[in-house]
Amino acid sequence: NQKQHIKGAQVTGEASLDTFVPDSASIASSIKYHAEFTPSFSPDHFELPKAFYATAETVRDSLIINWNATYEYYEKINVKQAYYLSMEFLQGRALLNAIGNLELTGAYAEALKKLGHSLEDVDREEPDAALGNGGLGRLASCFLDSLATLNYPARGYGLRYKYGLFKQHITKDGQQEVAENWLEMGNPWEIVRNDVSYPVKFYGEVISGPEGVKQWVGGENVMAVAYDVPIPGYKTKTTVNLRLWFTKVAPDQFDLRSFNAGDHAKAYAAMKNAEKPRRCRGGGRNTTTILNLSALYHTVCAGFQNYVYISYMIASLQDIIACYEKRSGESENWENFPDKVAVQMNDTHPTLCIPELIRILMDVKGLSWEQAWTITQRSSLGDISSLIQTIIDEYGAEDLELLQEKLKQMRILDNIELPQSVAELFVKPEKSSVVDSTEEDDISDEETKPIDEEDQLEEQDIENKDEATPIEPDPKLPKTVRMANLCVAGGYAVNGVAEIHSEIVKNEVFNEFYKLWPEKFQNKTNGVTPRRWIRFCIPDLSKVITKWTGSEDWVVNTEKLMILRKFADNEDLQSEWREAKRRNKVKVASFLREKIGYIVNPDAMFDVQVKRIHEYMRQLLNIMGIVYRYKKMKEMSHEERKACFVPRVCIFGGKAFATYIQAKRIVKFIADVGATVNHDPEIGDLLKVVFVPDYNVSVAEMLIPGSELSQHISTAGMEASGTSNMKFAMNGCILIGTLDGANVEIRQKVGEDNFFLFGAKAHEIAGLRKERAEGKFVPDPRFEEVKAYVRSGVFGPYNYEKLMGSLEGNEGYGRPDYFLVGKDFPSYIECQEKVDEAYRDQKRWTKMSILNTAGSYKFSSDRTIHDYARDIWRIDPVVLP
Ligand code: NBG
Repeated sequence: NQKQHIKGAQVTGEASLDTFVPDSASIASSIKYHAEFTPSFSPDHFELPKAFYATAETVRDSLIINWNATYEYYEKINVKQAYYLSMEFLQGRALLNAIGNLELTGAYAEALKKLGHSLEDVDREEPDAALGNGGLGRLASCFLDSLATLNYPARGYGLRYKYGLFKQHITKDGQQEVAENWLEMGNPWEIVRNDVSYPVKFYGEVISGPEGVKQWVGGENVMAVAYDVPIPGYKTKTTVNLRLWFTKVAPDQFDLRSFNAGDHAKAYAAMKNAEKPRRCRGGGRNTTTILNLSALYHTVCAGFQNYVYISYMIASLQDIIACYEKRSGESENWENFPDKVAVQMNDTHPTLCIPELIRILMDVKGLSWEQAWTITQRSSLGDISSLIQTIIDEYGAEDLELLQEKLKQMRILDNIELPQSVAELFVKPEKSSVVDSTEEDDISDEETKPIDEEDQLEEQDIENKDEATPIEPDPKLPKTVRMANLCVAGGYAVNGVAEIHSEIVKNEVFNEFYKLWPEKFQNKTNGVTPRRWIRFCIPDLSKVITKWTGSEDWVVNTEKLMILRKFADNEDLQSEWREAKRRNKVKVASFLREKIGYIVNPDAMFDVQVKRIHEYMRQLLNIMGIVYRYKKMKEMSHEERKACFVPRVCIFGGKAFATYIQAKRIVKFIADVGATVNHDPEIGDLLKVVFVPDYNVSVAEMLIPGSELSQHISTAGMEASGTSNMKFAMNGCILIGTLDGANVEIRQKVGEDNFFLFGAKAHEIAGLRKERAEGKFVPDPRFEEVKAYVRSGVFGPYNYEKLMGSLEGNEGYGRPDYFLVGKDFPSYIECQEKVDEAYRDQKRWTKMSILNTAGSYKFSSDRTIHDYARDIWRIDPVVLP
């Protein structure tokens, strides 16, 4: 009896499940129960992988109790809820976070010890849930943690990708991708909801039914099935539901009559179509690769080719409506819908839910166009969380036709009445050459790609050109839905994700719309959860913070971190701080030794740049700076070198999209520089360059606490916000960066003296690019020196011309040094000299470090979520009784 079992031996009589707090004995007995009854594991051995799965199942039992209580209560009091729609949730591991939030870490550690394992070992068995690429997905996950912790009535909606973001190997050829089969052993956190599934229709036709209500008949049905993942809040019972959709063949798609008549081919034909949603659109070599995150992502950006993506939005919307209708008496009263429902879209990917809501309200519920449009506008909104994606990845030219054909949405889209100038922006003939990068995008176990194949080089060149010169729309081409524009028109609020980004959104990207509806535009600066990103990832430093701020309150009220400012010069705090940081550096050093066999000195400065590899993030600037440093070292005597440079371990990590060839060249370049520098006996401990393979959430949880300097050096105006900059600052790292994204606000909060600033400002960029393109730019001699050094072959025989050439605008590059690496290089290396100087004075450095943690108080996702709840969603916290 499962319920009995969860209660454990101590619970007797009428004690209810909600009040039961397990101890280590009942936890151990529950783990043993799951070890025995969870299928697919041998019953005899309690080895590590099994220990993880049995432990996770035990934790899940506790979560389910709270999760049921949460939604039962919301329904009972019929409270307004926020629905957070995101294509990505980059959850990482869940175990330590969940037991930490439940305040059961000690009890679990003890229980596992009794069973012969350490909690750390068990934790390491959990595969990362990498249902996202980077910042956008991780933001969504931080938001779930804050929503639950702050007791906001909310739900998350996403996709249950069968394969997570690829695993990255670094070989002599650079990055190699391998499929990430994260569900191989099953996902212990999810609950399959066979009782929650919705049909999603494709094709067919729309006919008029009685009383003007339209009916959509014929076509193909796909079923979207819900998989629920409970997300616990910190020190609260509130447990938020993350609902992930998975598609399966609808029962009516199987032609039983043909099957019985022996015509198996015919019987399966319809099924084949319906199964498409589980596959990535092919082209290229991998037509049959099952749903794979990175491929899907590109597919989404390139067009409505993917059924899954469509099903996800439509199923979420149907689910939201079903929940609304379930609340008694509301079904007839659609006017109240916006008082009970707020839909938040993370970036523009889920925009299709806008016409879908309109369609349901008009065609199924019989409302007029005006009513449907008003209700939709009042309950949905867009969170333009990514400037880059918004500008570059508009939907392709064939999309509207496909959409029209598949979903019968065009009728709705044509109906949206807007002033002429905006209507043109909204649905209009589109540029002809949207790059479809899905061709090469799928990855399979067998298939990894060397980066120098000619066809791929060509593809990259196309990509470059596309970003460089927007092509004028050709009126003869079919119409395209521009998702971002639909999102702004259809929603009641739009926000950027950092102050500078929100200004760019208003004044540049959506200026036409801003002039029309200034009241829609807001800013909500991103944040990260202080639970995962301080309390659990750096327990040693957390203890120091608790001691000096007087309580653990800071974990939910980060403003308390400001108390540290008073003690920043205190020698006791300083030495405790240094010790705690050093212990984490030692952890990083042993990770590097175990993972890649590099021995690094934990007393050197740990200088880290970890994020997606992208030209705008300028890992190239970082590595060019390192090459400069190396060259200078080589020109000096041993004594001079030691006097001039602080020993550094330069750590890189991050994945490049499989088809983003220029980014992969950068990875290769970094690895090559490392191979040369790290084996140079003259240099020794003074400089090490390490590329950490397969950067993901759990690697970040180890690496960020052990970092001292962190690099956020994007071309100004291109990083919407950045969120790892916040995590680093929280962990007492000092940032070197440009005035871009959230760097601007971090610098204000930690103080200008505690932030290493360099580089051109956002408002200068357009002028500088123009100057560069006109050949008026005079490069710094030190930059020329570095390029020549790379070309001389010091780092091996690889052809770096495509990299060096891109910095010069040689033939084949439409945009000479578009990311302005050459322009910012001198100020960057001069700033790095200041970093060395500051590091030499450890007292000064420690003070800067403390002031970074203190000033990071603003960047808690709790603050962001409170802001959304108050200004946009208009929901209040509900504490469960
Ligand atoms: C990213 C931006 C970051 C921003 C996060 C979260 C994507 C597609 N976009 O600057 O590049 O911090 O979104 O808003 O990951």
